[in-house]
Amino acid sequence: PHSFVTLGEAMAMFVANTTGQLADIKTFNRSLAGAEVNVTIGMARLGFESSYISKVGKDSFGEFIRQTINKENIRTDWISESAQHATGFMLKSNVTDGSDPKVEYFRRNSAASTLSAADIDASLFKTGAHLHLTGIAAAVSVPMRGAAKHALELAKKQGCSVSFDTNLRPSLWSDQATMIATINEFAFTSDIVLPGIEEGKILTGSDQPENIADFYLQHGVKAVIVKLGSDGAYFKTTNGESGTVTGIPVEKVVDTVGAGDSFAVGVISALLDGQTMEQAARRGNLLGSLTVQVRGDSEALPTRAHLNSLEKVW
Ligand code: KDG
Repeated sequence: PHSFVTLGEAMAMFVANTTGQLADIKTFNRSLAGAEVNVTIGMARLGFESSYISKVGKDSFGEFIRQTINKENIRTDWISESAQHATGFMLKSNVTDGSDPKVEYFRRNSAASTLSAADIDASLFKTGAHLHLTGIAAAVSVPMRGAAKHALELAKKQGCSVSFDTNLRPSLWSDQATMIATINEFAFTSDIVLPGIEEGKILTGSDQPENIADFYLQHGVKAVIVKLGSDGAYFKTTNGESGTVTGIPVEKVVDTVGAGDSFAVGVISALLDGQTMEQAARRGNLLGSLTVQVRGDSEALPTRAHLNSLEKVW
């Protein structure tokens, strides 16, 4: 079986219990956040041997992250601890209608931001493994960006497949031009790129899914899937496959944050299962549609048995 590797920053996430301004909220519900850790949880639930590389502080949030990861059957060997830096956390406002929640980060100089190339173990990248990276790891800090670059190089050297979710977080960048150049550099060296349509516009200058895909295909990427939200996804590959898979109707969109991570789980797991790009886009959609119906990022990610039953219907 293929193994899965990723790296990034995991945080404690406090979601407001009631709607309104974050400054007015008295009680929050704590869960786990971090795009890459969300994807790792999804892959582990589907039965892939999954490794998550990160760093936490010597504090209770760090302990919470370790415990959660452990419970999900993800190896914690690659999570190191910093005695000088705290684990990051974030606040998220309470939305009930699918609108963008307000997010506030408390992660500057966090333990994870000190993760560097020296923390990446080459033995993780065995032939047949898959590496997933996102634009957040590139944004968190210069050392973490170096860690991501090093992981990418090791993975490519071993012939591993690499996916990249552009995951733009403008608030973590000092300027937009650097963000675009850095994210595209990561994207160009990946096999599969997964931008959202709005991100694609920022990164390529075009608002047409096909043009966005072509931009990356012309720069050496093998496949692109552009996420279109409730309209589904557009895919195109260098093998000549292309098309749109329609969105999956949901009863009620609660909170869209985390849907992109679930989408990535669907795509990567399907490809590692030997499915086509179209089937991968379809599974991405399916898992994204589960996550938009809940407030948390990873709570809705299915087990293999649950996925099998859902795929009989969809
Ligand atoms: O993809 C969901 C993420 O936005 C969330 O989990 C927090 O990683 C996060 C970030 O940096 O925004």
